[in-house]
Amino acid sequence: MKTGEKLSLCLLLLIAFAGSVAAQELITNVYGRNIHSLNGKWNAIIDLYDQGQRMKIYENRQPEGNIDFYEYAFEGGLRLNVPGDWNSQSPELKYYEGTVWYARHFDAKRLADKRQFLYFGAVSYRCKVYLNGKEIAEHEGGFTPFQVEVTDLLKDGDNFLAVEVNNRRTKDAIPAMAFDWWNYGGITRDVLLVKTPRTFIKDYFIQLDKNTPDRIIARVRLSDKKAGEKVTVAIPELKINAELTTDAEGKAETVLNAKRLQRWSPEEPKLYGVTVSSSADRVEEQIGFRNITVKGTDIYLNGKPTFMCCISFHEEIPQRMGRAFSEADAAMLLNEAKALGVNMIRLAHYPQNEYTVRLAEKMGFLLWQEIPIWQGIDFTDNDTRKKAQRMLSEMIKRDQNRCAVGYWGVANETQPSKERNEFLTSLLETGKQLDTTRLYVAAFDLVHFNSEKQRFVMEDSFTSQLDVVAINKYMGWYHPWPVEPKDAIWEVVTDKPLIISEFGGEALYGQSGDENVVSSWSEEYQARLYRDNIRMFDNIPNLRGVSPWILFDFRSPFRFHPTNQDGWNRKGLISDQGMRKKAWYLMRDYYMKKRNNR
Ligand code: GCB
Repeated sequence: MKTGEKLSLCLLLLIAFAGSVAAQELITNVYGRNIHSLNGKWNAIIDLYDQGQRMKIYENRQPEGNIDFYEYAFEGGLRLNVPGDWNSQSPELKYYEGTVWYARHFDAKRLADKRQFLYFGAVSYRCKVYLNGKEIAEHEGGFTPFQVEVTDLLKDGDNFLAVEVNNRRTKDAIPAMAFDWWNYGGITRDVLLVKTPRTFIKDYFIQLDKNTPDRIIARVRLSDKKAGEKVTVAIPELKINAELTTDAEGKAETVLNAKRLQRWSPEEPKLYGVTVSSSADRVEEQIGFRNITVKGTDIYLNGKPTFMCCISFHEEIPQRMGRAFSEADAAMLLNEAKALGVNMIRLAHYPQNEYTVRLAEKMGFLLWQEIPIWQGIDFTDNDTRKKAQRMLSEMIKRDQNRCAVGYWGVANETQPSKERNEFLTSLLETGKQLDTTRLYVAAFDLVHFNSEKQRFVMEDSFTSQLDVVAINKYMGWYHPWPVEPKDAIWEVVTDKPLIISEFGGEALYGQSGDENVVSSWSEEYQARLYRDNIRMFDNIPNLRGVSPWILFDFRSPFRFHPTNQDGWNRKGLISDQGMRKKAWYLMRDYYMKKRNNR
């Protein structure tokens, strides 16, 4: 390249960067830092025609003198709770898909010896953040966190924060145009002001080596590329106190020998107090250690072949008809999972809030976390692919130290094509660059009955890249039985562990009817369907887990049946009012037997 060309390229890059405000790499364990909550009532303006930008309402101007006026004000209008979706907070926002502006004031102090960050747990779906009238960040993706440094942007005293939030569905989004859950919009998770020392512990990964029961990998990275800094990783209960020295990148890595380590398991979810410290910083958290591996068609948890008794739920409190966002919400969802007797939860179909993940770990649930690559994704679009890679990275980085997470899910019900394969392969590559200690999984729905072979089969070459293959199959609901359940034999990806990641059917709680008639929407039919599927499970030689769809009835805009559905997907084992259906008891008994190896 000639010098002139080089210069113009540099200029182009400079312009590109000056115009963009990329979200910054996440700080590990935000909740373990010095944080100040910005949750609460925020002022809001509904901007149906997207005019707020043009009017620069983020500047929050107040009229001066007699001839000055503005056609907006944040004060004195709509107030919305943060965290929270907007749909459940005002009747006119129930179906709203568009822009809502959120704004609030907060007091801050510029601090010479500290750095400060604004952290958003999740904003659904895309947003721009403005501080004191200036755009400082943007983010796309409704289920992963982001942060922006504001050290030099804060003012002493009053600061004005505005967030332009938009949840319009688009073809290039993830998820895309149609998905079977409610498109909640808003600032749906915590907003925090985080203070750190000038040079702080930005990132750490402390997990058990995948294949050994007593070697802990510890990787730490400082916020600055400072060589020769001392960093300590201490686990007092294990008598570990390791001093590491950073390299020129500000990184340090070691393997810790953990004799007499009690591994985390669903039965005994043991966690250890871990402290990571440097000369200026100190972060504490509870971390657990476990091995999860695959050999042949078995999934080994801590070296023991384990059957995954699993359940899914959406991040939704059905009784409130809104997104779950608090520790109390997490407790409600997880207590019901506990009562069902599961050892694993698939957090469907997107990364759920950190309260749920942390409490699940304490309560002893293995977790499958996934990004919302849910049908209908545009696999030909390069930008969509980059988005998916970023979402996956954000999910992994947030929860990399949660030993409860045993699986990273990369897709749900995708159709084979060259573009799909390349897209998903790139996701696996991204994931494995960050974490090789978890299993990689995806759910497929292409299993069909081959009448010549008299077997259920599936051809999808992408399955060869996964550790565990998951199948969503609605026998007795979307698919009539081609043979009796006792004769429904499977020959699907026979060399790998298989999890039935979805099965089930709908029933309206309290509706009784003929157990042979699917259109009765009765608890009896749903229970029968469960009995039949459970019978079929015995015919899947490589079956290593099952997960009914789903724990609770959930809201879905395209469930049109006026009396049986009324905007709800009724496949829950528990109704929207929290009542257990007949199938719940069947599944509880099945899991009790499975977990007692009977
Ligand atoms: C599926 C999807 C899930 C739906 C479910 C259903 O296969 O993965 O998101 O809610 O079917 O009820 O149709």
